Amino acid sequence: TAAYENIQTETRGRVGIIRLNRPKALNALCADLVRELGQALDAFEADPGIGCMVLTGSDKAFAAGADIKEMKEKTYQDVFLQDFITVGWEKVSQVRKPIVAAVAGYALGGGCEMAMMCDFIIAADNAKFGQPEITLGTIPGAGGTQRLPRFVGKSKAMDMVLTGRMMDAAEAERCGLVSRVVPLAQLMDDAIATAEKIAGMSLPATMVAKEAVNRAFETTLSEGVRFERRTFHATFAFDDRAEGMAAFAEKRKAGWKHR
Ligand code: CO8
Repeated sequence: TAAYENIQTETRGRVGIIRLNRPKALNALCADLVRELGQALDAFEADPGIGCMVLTGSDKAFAAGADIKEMKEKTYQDVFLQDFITVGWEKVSQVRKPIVAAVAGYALGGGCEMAMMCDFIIAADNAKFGQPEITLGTIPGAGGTQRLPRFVGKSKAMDMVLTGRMMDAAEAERCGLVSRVVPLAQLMDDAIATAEKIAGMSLPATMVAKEAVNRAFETTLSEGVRFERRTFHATFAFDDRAEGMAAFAEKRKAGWKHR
Protein backbone atom coordinates (compact mmCIF):
# COMPACT_ATOMS: atom_id res chain seq x y z
CA THR A 1 0.00 0.00 0.00
CA ALA A 2 1.02 3.61 -0.56
CA ALA A 3 3.22 5.29 2.02
CA TYR A 4 0.87 7.42 4.08
CA GLU A 5 1.64 8.75 7.55
CA ASN A 6 -1.80 9.32 8.97
CA ILE A 7 -3.89 6.68 7.25
CA GLN A 8 -3.51 3.09 6.07
CA THR A 9 -5.04 1.61 2.97
CA GLU A 10 -5.68 -2.00 2.09
CA THR A 11 -7.69 -3.86 -0.51
CA ARG A 12 -9.74 -7.00 0.10
CA GLY A 13 -10.98 -8.33 -3.19
CA ARG A 14 -12.98 -5.47 -4.70
CA VAL A 15 -13.17 -3.53 -1.42
CA GLY A 16 -10.85 -0.62 -0.71
CA ILE A 17 -10.33 -0.02 3.01
CA ILE A 18 -9.09 3.30 4.36
CA ARG A 19 -8.15 3.35 8.03
CA LEU A 20 -7.60 6.69 9.80
CA ASN A 21 -4.43 6.09 11.78
CA ARG A 22 -3.25 8.91 14.03
CA PRO A 23 -3.52 7.15 17.39
CA LYS A 24 -1.71 9.78 19.42
CA ALA A 25 -4.52 12.26 18.74
CA LEU A 26 -7.50 9.88 18.56
CA ASN A 27 -7.43 10.34 14.77
CA ALA A 28 -7.98 14.10 15.01
CA LEU A 29 -8.33 15.23 11.43
CA CYS A 30 -5.26 17.39 10.83
CA ALA A 31 -4.58 18.89 7.40
CA ASP A 32 -2.01 16.21 6.50
CA LEU A 33 -4.44 13.43 7.35
CA VAL A 34 -7.23 14.96 5.29
CA ARG A 35 -4.88 15.48 2.35
CA GLU A 36 -3.80 11.83 2.48
CA LEU A 37 -7.43 10.75 2.77
CA GLY A 38 -8.22 12.69 -0.40
CA GLN A 39 -5.37 10.94 -2.23
CA ALA A 40 -6.52 7.50 -1.06
CA LEU A 41 -10.13 8.20 -2.10
CA ASP A 42 -8.95 9.37 -5.53
CA ALA A 43 -6.83 6.24 -5.94
CA PHE A 44 -9.69 3.85 -5.09
CA GLU A 45 -12.13 5.88 -7.17
CA ALA A 46 -9.84 5.53 -10.20
CA ASP A 47 -9.06 1.83 -9.63
CA PRO A 48 -11.34 -0.35 -11.79
CA GLY A 49 -10.66 -3.24 -9.40
CA ILE A 50 -12.50 -1.44 -6.56
CA GLY A 51 -16.29 -1.49 -6.32
CA CYS A 52 -16.88 -0.19 -2.78
CA MET A 53 -14.87 1.53 -0.05
CA VAL A 54 -14.86 1.29 3.74
CA LEU A 55 -13.72 4.22 5.86
CA THR A 56 -12.80 3.33 9.42
CA GLY A 57 -10.65 4.35 12.39
CA SER A 58 -9.42 2.48 15.45
CA ASP A 59 -11.33 0.60 18.16
CA LYS A 60 -11.06 3.71 20.34
CA ALA A 61 -11.80 6.45 17.83
CA PHE A 62 -13.17 6.82 14.35
CA ALA A 63 -12.04 10.44 14.69
CA ALA A 64 -12.27 12.83 17.66
CA GLY A 65 -12.84 15.79 15.38
CA ALA A 66 -10.89 18.39 13.54
CA ASP A 67 -7.46 18.98 15.07
CA ILE A 68 -8.16 21.57 17.76
CA LYS A 69 -4.46 22.27 18.35
CA GLU A 70 -4.00 23.01 14.65
CA MET A 71 -7.11 25.21 14.54
CA LYS A 72 -6.67 27.20 17.69
CA GLU A 73 -4.29 29.88 16.39
CA LYS A 74 -6.08 30.43 13.10
CA THR A 75 -7.61 33.82 12.38
CA TYR A 76 -10.70 34.61 10.38
CA GLN A 77 -8.47 35.63 7.47
CA ASP A 78 -6.68 32.28 7.64
CA VAL A 79 -9.80 30.13 7.55
CA PHE A 80 -11.51 32.30 4.95
CA LEU A 81 -8.53 32.49 2.62
CA GLN A 82 -7.77 28.77 2.93
CA ASP A 83 -11.48 28.01 2.56
CA PHE A 84 -10.78 25.94 5.66
CA ILE A 85 -12.18 22.43 5.43
CA THR A 86 -13.58 22.65 1.93
CA VAL A 87 -10.49 21.22 0.29
CA GLY A 88 -10.00 17.50 0.89
CA TRP A 89 -13.02 16.95 3.13
CA GLU A 90 -15.53 17.33 0.32
CA LYS A 91 -13.93 14.38 -1.46
CA VAL A 92 -15.61 12.07 1.01
CA SER A 93 -19.07 13.29 0.01
CA GLN A 94 -18.18 13.50 -3.66
CA VAL A 95 -16.78 10.05 -4.43
CA ARG A 96 -19.07 8.32 -6.91
CA LYS A 97 -18.41 4.77 -5.76
CA PRO A 98 -20.23 3.61 -2.62
CA ILE A 99 -18.45 4.26 0.68
CA VAL A 100 -19.42 2.74 4.03
CA ALA A 101 -18.30 4.22 7.36
CA ALA A 102 -17.35 1.62 9.98
CA VAL A 103 -17.37 3.56 13.26
CA ALA A 104 -15.97 2.37 16.59
CA GLY A 105 -15.32 4.63 19.56
CA TYR A 106 -15.50 8.40 19.24
CA ALA A 107 -16.96 10.06 16.15
CA LEU A 108 -17.01 13.65 17.34
CA GLY A 109 -17.20 16.99 15.60
CA GLY A 110 -15.56 16.65 12.21
CA GLY A 111 -15.36 12.87 12.86
CA CYS A 112 -19.15 12.61 13.10
CA GLU A 113 -19.47 14.89 10.08
CA MET A 114 -17.05 12.77 8.07
CA ALA A 115 -18.97 9.59 8.95
CA MET A 116 -22.18 11.30 7.79
CA MET A 117 -20.52 12.17 4.45
CA CYS A 118 -20.24 8.42 3.77
CA ASP A 119 -23.24 6.60 2.25
CA PHE A 120 -24.20 4.88 5.50
CA ILE A 121 -22.73 4.13 8.89
CA ILE A 122 -22.26 0.76 10.55
CA ALA A 123 -21.46 1.29 14.22
CA ALA A 124 -19.70 -0.85 16.80
CA ASP A 125 -21.49 -1.11 20.13
CA ASN A 126 -18.89 1.21 21.72
CA ALA A 127 -19.46 4.03 19.21
CA LYS A 128 -20.15 7.53 20.50
CA PHE A 129 -21.34 10.31 18.24
CA GLY A 130 -21.40 14.00 19.01
CA GLN A 131 -21.05 17.54 17.74
CA PRO A 132 -19.19 19.13 20.67
CA GLU A 133 -18.09 22.26 18.78
CA ILE A 134 -20.38 24.43 20.93
CA THR A 135 -18.17 23.59 23.93
CA LEU A 136 -15.25 25.14 22.02
CA GLY A 137 -17.18 28.32 21.26
CA THR A 138 -17.81 27.41 17.65
CA ILE A 139 -20.22 25.34 15.55
CA PRO A 140 -19.90 22.33 13.24
CA GLY A 141 -18.13 23.35 10.04
CA ALA A 142 -18.13 20.24 7.87
CA GLY A 143 -21.86 19.83 7.31
CA GLY A 144 -22.98 18.79 10.81
CA THR A 145 -25.77 21.37 11.15
CA GLN A 146 -27.16 20.29 7.77
CA ARG A 147 -26.58 16.54 7.62
CA LEU A 148 -27.42 15.67 11.25
CA PRO A 149 -31.03 16.98 11.02
CA ARG A 150 -31.47 15.04 7.79
CA PHE A 151 -30.42 11.85 9.58
CA VAL A 152 -32.09 12.30 12.97
CA GLY A 153 -34.63 15.14 12.64
CA LYS A 154 -34.59 18.64 14.08
CA SER A 155 -35.23 17.92 17.73
CA LYS A 156 -32.36 15.52 18.26
CA ALA A 157 -30.03 17.51 16.00
CA MET A 158 -30.67 20.69 17.99
CA ASP A 159 -30.20 18.75 21.23
CA MET A 160 -26.82 17.44 20.01
CA VAL A 161 -25.56 20.69 18.47
CA LEU A 162 -26.67 22.99 21.32
CA THR A 163 -25.60 20.80 24.27
CA GLY A 164 -22.61 19.07 22.69
CA ARG A 165 -23.64 15.81 24.36
CA MET A 166 -22.64 12.42 22.99
CA MET A 167 -25.05 9.81 21.66
CA ASP A 168 -24.29 6.12 22.19
CA ALA A 169 -24.64 3.44 19.52
CA ALA A 170 -28.09 2.30 20.66
CA GLU A 171 -29.49 5.83 20.48
CA ALA A 172 -27.78 6.38 17.13
CA GLU A 173 -29.47 3.29 15.71
CA ARG A 174 -32.83 4.18 17.25
CA CYS A 175 -32.85 7.61 15.62
CA GLY A 176 -31.49 6.52 12.25
CA LEU A 177 -27.98 7.98 12.38
CA VAL A 178 -26.53 4.50 11.79
CA SER A 179 -27.94 1.64 9.76
CA ARG A 180 -26.96 -1.03 12.28
CA VAL A 181 -24.95 -1.74 15.41
CA VAL A 182 -22.67 -4.76 15.75
CA PRO A 183 -20.33 -5.98 18.51
CA LEU A 184 -16.96 -4.22 18.30
CA ALA A 185 -15.12 -7.47 17.56
CA GLN A 186 -17.29 -8.00 14.47
CA LEU A 187 -17.25 -4.46 13.12
CA MET A 188 -14.68 -4.87 10.37
CA ASP A 189 -15.85 -8.33 9.29
CA ASP A 190 -19.37 -7.00 9.03
CA ALA A 191 -18.42 -3.78 7.24
CA ILE A 192 -16.17 -5.62 4.77
CA ALA A 193 -18.81 -8.29 4.10
CA THR A 194 -21.35 -5.53 3.44
CA ALA A 195 -18.94 -3.68 1.16
CA GLU A 196 -18.11 -6.96 -0.66
CA LYS A 197 -21.79 -7.51 -1.25
CA ILE A 198 -22.11 -4.02 -2.76
CA ALA A 199 -18.87 -4.45 -4.75
CA GLY A 200 -20.29 -7.70 -6.16
CA MET A 201 -23.13 -5.81 -7.87
CA SER A 202 -22.85 -4.12 -11.24
CA LEU A 203 -20.75 -1.00 -10.55
CA PRO A 204 -22.68 1.41 -12.77
CA ALA A 205 -25.91 0.25 -11.08
CA THR A 206 -24.55 0.93 -7.59
CA MET A 207 -23.22 4.31 -8.73
CA VAL A 208 -26.55 5.52 -10.12
CA ALA A 209 -28.41 4.06 -7.11
CA LYS A 210 -26.18 6.14 -4.81
CA GLU A 211 -26.67 9.23 -6.95
CA ALA A 212 -30.45 8.79 -6.94
CA VAL A 213 -30.71 8.38 -3.15
CA ASN A 214 -28.48 11.42 -2.62
CA ARG A 215 -30.77 13.41 -4.89
CA ALA A 216 -33.49 13.02 -2.25
CA PHE A 217 -31.57 15.45 -0.07
CA GLU A 218 -31.11 18.10 -2.73
CA THR A 219 -34.52 18.52 -4.35
CA THR A 220 -38.33 18.34 -4.08
CA LEU A 221 -40.20 15.03 -4.09
CA SER A 222 -41.58 15.48 -7.60
CA GLU A 223 -38.23 16.54 -9.05
CA GLY A 224 -36.50 13.72 -7.17
CA VAL A 225 -38.98 11.16 -8.48
CA ARG A 226 -38.54 12.56 -11.99
CA PHE A 227 -34.74 12.23 -11.62
CA GLU A 228 -35.20 8.67 -10.41
CA ARG A 229 -37.50 7.79 -13.31
CA ARG A 230 -35.04 9.15 -15.90
CA THR A 231 -32.15 7.38 -14.21
CA PHE A 232 -34.13 4.14 -13.99
CA HIS A 233 -34.88 4.41 -17.71
CA ALA A 234 -31.19 5.07 -18.35
CA THR A 235 -30.23 1.80 -16.62
CA PHE A 236 -31.86 0.08 -19.62
CA ALA A 237 -28.80 1.19 -21.57
CA PHE A 238 -26.53 -0.81 -19.23
CA ASP A 239 -25.31 -4.20 -20.53
CA ASP A 240 -25.57 -5.37 -16.96
CA ARG A 241 -29.29 -4.52 -16.74
CA ALA A 242 -29.95 -6.85 -19.68
CA GLU A 243 -27.69 -9.48 -18.13
CA GLY A 244 -29.30 -9.18 -14.67
CA MET A 245 -32.82 -9.68 -15.98
CA ALA A 246 -31.77 -12.46 -18.40
CA ALA A 247 -29.98 -14.27 -15.58
CA PHE A 248 -33.08 -14.09 -13.40
CA ALA A 249 -35.28 -15.50 -16.17
CA GLU A 250 -32.75 -18.26 -16.89
CA LYS A 251 -32.42 -19.09 -13.16
CA ARG A 252 -28.67 -18.48 -13.12
CA LYS A 253 -26.29 -16.11 -11.40
CA ALA A 254 -25.69 -12.83 -13.23
CA GLY A 255 -22.23 -12.44 -14.75
CA TRP A 256 -21.67 -8.71 -14.48
CA LYS A 257 -19.58 -7.18 -17.21
CA HIS A 258 -18.95 -3.97 -15.31
CA ARG A 259 -17.88 -4.64 -11.78
N1 CO8 B 1 -7.81 17.68 18.24
C1 CO8 B 1 -6.53 17.55 18.64
N2 CO8 B 1 -6.13 16.65 19.53
C2 CO8 B 1 -7.05 15.83 20.06
C3 CO8 B 1 -8.41 15.88 19.67
C4 CO8 B 1 -8.78 16.86 18.72
N3 CO8 B 1 -10.04 16.98 18.27
N4 CO8 B 1 -9.09 14.96 20.37
C5 CO8 B 1 -8.20 14.32 21.13
N5 CO8 B 1 -6.97 14.84 20.96
C6 CO8 B 1 -5.72 14.43 21.61
C7 CO8 B 1 -5.68 14.90 23.06
O1 CO8 B 1 -5.28 16.25 23.12
C8 CO8 B 1 -4.68 13.95 23.64
O2 CO8 B 1 -3.39 14.38 23.29
P1 CO8 B 1 -2.20 14.42 24.42
O3 CO8 B 1 -2.03 12.98 24.80
O4 CO8 B 1 -1.07 14.99 23.65
O5 CO8 B 1 -2.71 15.27 25.52
C9 CO8 B 1 -4.94 12.65 22.90
O6 CO8 B 1 -5.65 13.03 21.71
C10 CO8 B 1 -5.82 11.68 23.68
O7 CO8 B 1 -7.00 12.39 24.07
P2 CO8 B 1 -7.53 12.45 25.60
O8 CO8 B 1 -6.39 12.33 26.55
O9 CO8 B 1 -8.39 13.66 25.71
O10 CO8 B 1 -8.41 11.12 25.62
P3 CO8 B 1 -9.66 10.82 26.56
O11 CO8 B 1 -9.95 9.38 26.36
O12 CO8 B 1 -9.43 11.33 27.94
O13 CO8 B 1 -10.87 11.71 25.96
C11 CO8 B 1 -12.24 12.63 24.18
C12 CO8 B 1 -11.38 11.44 24.68
C13 CO8 B 1 -13.50 12.76 25.05
C14 CO8 B 1 -12.65 12.30 22.75
C15 CO8 B 1 -11.44 13.93 24.24
O14 CO8 B 1 -10.18 13.73 23.63
C16 CO8 B 1 -12.10 15.10 23.54
O15 CO8 B 1 -13.02 15.70 24.08
N6 CO8 B 1 -11.59 15.47 22.35
C17 CO8 B 1 -12.07 16.63 21.61
C18 CO8 B 1 -13.40 16.34 20.96
C19 CO8 B 1 -13.90 17.55 20.23
O16 CO8 B 1 -14.18 18.60 20.80
N7 CO8 B 1 -14.04 17.44 18.92
C20 CO8 B 1 -14.55 18.50 18.07
C21 CO8 B 1 -13.42 19.23 17.48
S1 CO8 B 1 -13.98 20.68 16.61
C22 CO8 B 1 -14.44 20.10 15.11
O17 CO8 B 1 -14.34 18.96 14.81
C23 CO8 B 1 -14.94 21.12 14.14
C24 CO8 B 1 -15.22 20.49 12.82
C25 CO8 B 1 -15.41 21.53 11.81
C26 CO8 B 1 -14.73 21.16 10.55
C27 CO8 B 1 -13.35 21.61 10.59
C28 CO8 B 1 -12.49 20.74 9.76
C29 CO8 B 1 -11.02 21.03 9.84
